Amino acid sequence: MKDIPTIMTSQEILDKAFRRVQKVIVTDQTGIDKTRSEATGRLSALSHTISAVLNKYIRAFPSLDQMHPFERELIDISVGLDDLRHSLGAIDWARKTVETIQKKEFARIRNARTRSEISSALNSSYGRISSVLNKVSGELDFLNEARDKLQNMPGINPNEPVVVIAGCPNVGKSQIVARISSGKPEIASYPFTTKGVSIGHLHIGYDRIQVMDTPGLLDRELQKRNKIELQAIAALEHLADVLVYVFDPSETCGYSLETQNNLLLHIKKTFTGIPLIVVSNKCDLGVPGEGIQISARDDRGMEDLLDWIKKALGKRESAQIS
Ligand SMILES: Nc1nc2c(ncn2[C@@H]2O[C@H](COP(=O)(O)OP(=O)(O)O)[C@@H](O)[C@H]2O)c(=O)[nH]1
Ligand SMILES: [Mg+2]
Repeated sequence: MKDIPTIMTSQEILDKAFRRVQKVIVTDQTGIDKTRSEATGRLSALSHTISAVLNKYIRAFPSLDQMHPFERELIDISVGLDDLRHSLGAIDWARKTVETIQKKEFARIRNARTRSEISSALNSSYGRISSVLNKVSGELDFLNEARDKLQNMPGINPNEPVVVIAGCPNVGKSQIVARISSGKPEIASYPFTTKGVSIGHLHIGYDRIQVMDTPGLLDRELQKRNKIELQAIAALEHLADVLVYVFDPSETCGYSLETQNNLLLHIKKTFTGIPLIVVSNKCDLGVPGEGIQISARDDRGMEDLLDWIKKALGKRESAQIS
């Protein structure tokens, strides 16, 4: 989805920051001035390192308010939007608090009259800053897990229209995606299905269009769906610009025409307002069916299908071809 760096644990961040602290050496001063300069140098090394790391993490996560509703739903399914917001907020709190501590302790160090006052101010700032980081260690761990999940989730380009292919298992959805895509489809893993989702791209004129199939999702009736699947289907409603429903009239997929018809009825009810194109695949097997006759095996009817997709994208709300 997005390049998010590995999120370090609170201890790793502190180790990194204290390594910087140890490198601070003052050579051009002596006596208490040297002690004071070293202390302020160390404190700023500590707080700047930590705040730069935390700031990088906050910026690395996609902005939740601006993303495509489909991606937002996916993040909600896999990570939890509220938890993600809460953790990012906590990290921001830690960043600000570390900066505030630094400013206060800086003043104490500047006003200190003895070396021991300086070192006690410095030690107390080390302790306070470490404890702030330790307070958000759970949130850092959570963000690292979230990062792993988001990293593996393929992004959807919100500027490119999306054609979603639906139909019972084995009717040929993945083959169709492969046939109409200009390159090799990417097999993506999404949190709502254990099966790989194929995502291909096709070009119509100057426009790039995304095509995806939906294994485990739009391949059986919507009753008895679990919460995650329902949420994923809602996400698809945000995403789909055109729906292609695939029949296998040969029934070699293992599903009767009656079952396939019932699924179509469900999908029509769920995706109202989204142009629907009905195709019958495997026409090479000689069994005619509804809609456009195609064969993903020998390419028959593929040009027709592309034409209909083109028309449906032009007219969004109105096209219904079946
Ligand atoms: N005869 C024939 N078989 C096809 C055609 N399209 C797909 N198949 C076969 O149907 C099976 C299921 O195809 P697949 O694309 O994986 O279906 P999906 O589960 O809907 O994605 C595979 O064995 C394909 O080779 C076709 O046009 N003609
Ligand atoms: Mg498939």
